[in-house]
Amino acid sequence: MAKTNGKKGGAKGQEGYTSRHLQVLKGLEAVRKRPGMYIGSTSARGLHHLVYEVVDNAIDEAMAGYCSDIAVVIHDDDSITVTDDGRGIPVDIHPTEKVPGVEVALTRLHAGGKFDKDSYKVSGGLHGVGVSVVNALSESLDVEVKRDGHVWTQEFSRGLKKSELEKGAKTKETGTRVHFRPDPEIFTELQYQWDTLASRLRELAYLNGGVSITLRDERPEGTENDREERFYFEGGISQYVEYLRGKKNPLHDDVIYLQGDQDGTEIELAMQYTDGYNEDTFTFVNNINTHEGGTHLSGFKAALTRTINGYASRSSTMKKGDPSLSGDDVREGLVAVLSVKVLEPQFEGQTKTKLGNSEVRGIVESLVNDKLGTWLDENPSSARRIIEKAVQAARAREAARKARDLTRKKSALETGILPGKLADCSSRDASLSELYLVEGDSAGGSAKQGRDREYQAILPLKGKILNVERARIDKILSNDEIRAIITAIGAGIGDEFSLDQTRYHKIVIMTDADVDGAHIRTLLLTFFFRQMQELIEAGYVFIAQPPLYRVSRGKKEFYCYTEEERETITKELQGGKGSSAIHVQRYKGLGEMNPDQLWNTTMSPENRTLLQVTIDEATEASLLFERLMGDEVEPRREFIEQNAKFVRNLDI
Ligand code: 0RA
Repeated sequence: MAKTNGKKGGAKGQEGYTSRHLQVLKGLEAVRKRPGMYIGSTSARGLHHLVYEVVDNAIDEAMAGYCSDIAVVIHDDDSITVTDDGRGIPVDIHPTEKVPGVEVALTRLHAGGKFDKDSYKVSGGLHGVGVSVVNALSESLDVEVKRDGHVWTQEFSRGLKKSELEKGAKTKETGTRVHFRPDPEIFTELQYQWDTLASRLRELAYLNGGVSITLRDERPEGTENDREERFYFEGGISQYVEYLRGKKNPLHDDVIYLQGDQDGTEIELAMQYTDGYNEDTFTFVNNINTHEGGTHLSGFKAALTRTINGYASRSSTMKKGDPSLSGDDVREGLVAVLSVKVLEPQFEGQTKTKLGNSEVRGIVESLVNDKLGTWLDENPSSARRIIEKAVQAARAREAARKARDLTRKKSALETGILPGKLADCSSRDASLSELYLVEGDSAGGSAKQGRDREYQAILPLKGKILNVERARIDKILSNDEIRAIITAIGAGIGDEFSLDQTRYHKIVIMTDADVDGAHIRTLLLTFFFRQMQELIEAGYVFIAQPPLYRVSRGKKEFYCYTEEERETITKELQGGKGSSAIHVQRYKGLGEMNPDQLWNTTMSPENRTLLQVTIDEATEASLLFERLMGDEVEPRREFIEQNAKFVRNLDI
C-alpha cells in the first residue's frame, strides 16, 4: 500500500516556506501517493525500476561521452548502490532554485537537470522519470558526488533532505554514487532478483559498447547470491548479434554493421543471416526495447526487402520465373539489432513500446538502402548465399501455402472438426473457456476426469513436440501434435493468426515438474512465440503450477509448491503433538496424482496458481533455447535447468 510521508499538515505549518517549496513537496508527495504512475507498479517490477532509473542517468553520461564505468551493488539489506564515473551531479547553486544542483535533482520532480536539447531524453514509458522519484520512494537515500575538486555528500529520506550538501575531502575524480533503500511502506516486494537486474544491465552493456557495467550481490544467504558479473562488450550491438545468434550457423563470417545520423537521429544496425528459419530482430529507441516496433522497424524492413530484391535481380542468383522475394523471405534466418537515438521520441501502442515519430522511418530506410546495397556489392559471395537462402524461403513458403490449403481441406483447420484427442468443454464462450495442454496420456486422463467440463478442455500431448526453431513451416504443419493444438485453438497460425477466432482465452501449459516437463514447456512456448505471438501478447498463455510434494501427518495434509514450503511445513508438523509419522510424497509427474488431487492442487480456479507468460519471457525462453541448442548434451541440460528457474521467476 502506498502511503504518504505522514507529516500532518505538510509544509503548511512551517515558517519560511514559499509557495514554490509547497509545490515541490506536493510533487514528491504525488509520487508517494501514486507510485504506479511513475514506476509502473509497487511490486517486483517497480522495485527493479528504481535501479534502472539511476543506471539510466549514468548511461546518459556515458552516451554524452563522460562515463565508462558503472557499478551496481545489491547489499545485504536489499539496498542498492549505483556508482558511475560520469561528470557528477552539479553541486553549485541552482540559478532559480537557489539550492545546490544535487538537491534540485533529488527533490524536484522532473528536474533531472538534463533538459538541454542535445541529449536523448526518454519521454513516455516509465523511463526517464528522474532520480527524484527514486528518492521519493526510498526509506533512505544518500548520494556522494565527486566534482569541482571535492567529494560532496547529502542524505535524504522519503524525498525529504535530512542534511545539507556537505563539502568533503579533495579529489580530482568525478562521478556519482547513489545508495538507496526502497521504502517498505511503498513496495510489496523488497527482494532484488539477480537475473532480472543482470539481463537489463547486459542489454545496456551491449547497446552501449565500451561501457563497463558490473553487478555485485553482497547478500549472504546461500552461496548462489554471493557473486559478481561484469558486462562489457567492446563490439556493442555487433557482439549482441553474435550472442543472439547462438548456435545457429552464420551464412557469412562477419556481422554486417551500419551506422549513420541525420538531423540529430542516430542509427546503428547490426545484422547477420543464419541457417535458421525464424527471424530475430530487436529494436531499441534510446536504449529502450521497442517490443511493438514502429517507424524505425518499418523503415528497416522496407529497405531490406527493396535492397535484397534489387541486388537479386541485378545478379544472376534468381532464376527466371522465381517469385519476387517477400519481406518474410528476406528475413528468414536473420538476426538483427537496430538501435536508434531520437531526440524527442513518441512512444505509442498498448505497452508504449512502439516508436511513432514518422520522420525516423525515412531516415532508417535511406541509410539501410544505401549502406546495405554497398555491403552486398562489396561482398558478392556472402550476398549470393543470402539471396539463395531467401529464394529457398520463397519456394518453401509457396509449398507451405499449397500444403496448408490441402490441410484445410483434409483436416479442416477452420471448419470446426476438432482433434480426436481433445476433450472439449461445453461452454462456447471463449472468454470463459480454458484449454489445458497436458503432458502425457495418463496425466491427460486424470485431467479429463478431474476437470470442470463446463469451462475446461483437455488436450493430452504425447512426448516431445516438434522444435519449431529447427523446422520450416511446411514441416511444422505436418506434425500431428502441433496440428492438434492449432485446430483446438482454432485461430490459425503465423500471418493468418486471428486472435478473435481463439476458442479459449486461457491456454494453460501443464507439464511435469521435472527436466523433461521444462523441455516440453519450452518447446510449446517457442511454438506460441513463433506462430501465435498475439496469443501471448493478449495474455492468454499460462503455465500451471503443480505441487512438488504432499506432506501429511495423520489426517492433516499439505501440498508444497517449493522446497522452502516443504521445509517450513515439515518443521511445523514436527513441532506439533501427535504420534503419527510425517509422510512426504514427492510428485515426480502429474500422472501420480489422482483426478481429485490434480483438480484441487492445480486446476481448480479457487486454489490454483497460474503464471501468465509475457512476451519478454517467451522471447527469453526461445532465445535461451536456441542459444544452447546443438548436439552437445551438457549445454542443453544446463539450459533446461536455467529455464526451469526462469519459469519460477515468471511473475517479475
Ligand atoms: C544533472 C546534470 C548533469 C548530470 C547529472 C544530472 C547526473 C545525474 C546522475 C545520476 C546518477 N549519475 C548521474 N550523473 C550525472 C550534467 C552535468 C554537467 O553538465 O556537467
